[in-house]
Amino acid sequence: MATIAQRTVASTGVAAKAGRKSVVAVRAVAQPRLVGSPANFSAQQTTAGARRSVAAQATAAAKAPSKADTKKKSEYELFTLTTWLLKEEMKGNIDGELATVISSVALACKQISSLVNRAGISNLTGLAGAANVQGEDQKKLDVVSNEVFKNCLASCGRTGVIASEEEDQPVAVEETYSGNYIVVFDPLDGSSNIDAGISVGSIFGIYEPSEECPMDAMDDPQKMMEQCVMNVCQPGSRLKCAGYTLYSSSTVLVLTIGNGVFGFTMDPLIGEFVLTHPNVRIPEVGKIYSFNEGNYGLWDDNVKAYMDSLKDPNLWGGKPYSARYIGSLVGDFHRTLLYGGIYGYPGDAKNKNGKLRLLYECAPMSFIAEQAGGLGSTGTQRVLDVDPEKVHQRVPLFIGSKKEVEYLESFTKKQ
Ligand code: AHM
Ligand code: MG
Repeated sequence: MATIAQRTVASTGVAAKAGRKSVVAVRAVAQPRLVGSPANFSAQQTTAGARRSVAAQATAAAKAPSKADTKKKSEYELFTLTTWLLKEEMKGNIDGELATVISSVALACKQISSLVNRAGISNLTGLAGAANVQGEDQKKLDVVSNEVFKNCLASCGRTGVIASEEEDQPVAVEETYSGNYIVVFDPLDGSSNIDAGISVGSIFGIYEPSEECPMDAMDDPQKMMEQCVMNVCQPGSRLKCAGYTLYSSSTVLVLTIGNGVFGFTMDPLIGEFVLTHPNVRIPEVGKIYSFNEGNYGLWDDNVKAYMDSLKDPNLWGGKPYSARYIGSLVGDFHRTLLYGGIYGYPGDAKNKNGKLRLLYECAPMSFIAEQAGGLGSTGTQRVLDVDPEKVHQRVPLFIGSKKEVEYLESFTKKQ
């Protein structure tokens, strides 16, 4: 894809690949926001009694999401993603341009699903031989999936700028016809699992161009790049849409446009995403935690104390929490969304802000969590309120059932 960013790079003689280490696009001003105290956990409530009350609620976890919307008139009626998008457009919840962008993301995910399924056969396992801007070794499928996303988003003609985990810097899309939506994505999250055939996923978020920074065509490539960065570095609270696709025993696309969370399972026989999870609600409590405990010794005392408490049978009526960790955010989050519980990637002594990226991992997942009735927190702040300072910024992430995240915050918000 010929892009303005790439033309910029070519014209200044700085090859994107060679210049990876130099790319840290910093936003001019990033205002920290004030955060209120946790709603339901005063100091007193962090006692064992309060912990037991969370445990008691865990047994009364919310029931499966309502299926009312999927009522069929006929055995042969299909409610697909396309049908759903058309209905949302008719209701005025999205415009046709955003619907087109979402459709192009869905198309990219179908293509990636097929590539993931056939990776072992098509020689698509293993390393690509390069590192991304964050110094991580890229898998072949990381590179291919990034190309697939870029191509689909460019050809839909409604995307103005893209930012990807696998791109050094935001890329302006030349072929834009109208709409100018900003799409941030991690094309293949958890790709270290690929060669073992374990679940992976794609994550995406869609913004409108920032009002302070309209996407005008510009002759000055440097100004154009700054404009792209400004547009990409928006807080999650401004997301118009967020979603992920899980490539697992089935391929499931879950998304929100701000009026609840909807899940679509791909029917490989007709090649369509079919609505299977209308209006998903995350259970308010859930006794499953999903953390990489290998890092325990590097965590701060508050996170350690929290983790110790989950394992203390005396606090939970004799049955401590269960551990489940795939090491694939999309898979771990999808389970948390459906069964309840908490996923966490804290900061630690080596990496103060943890591992996960704000723009294309933490913010989209937090928008989904909130829309399903859950929470996404850095431990001290609502993730959606964090104003990004740079494109590949990392933040600690604690996400899942409302009461579970509040319980975690009752430790992490302590001085
Ligand atoms: P990636 O985007 O490079 O794949 O890294 C993100 C992944 C998440 O999917 C997962 O939750 C986490 O990294 C696992 O990290 P770790 O191996 O440190 O537990
Ligand atoms: Mg990732």
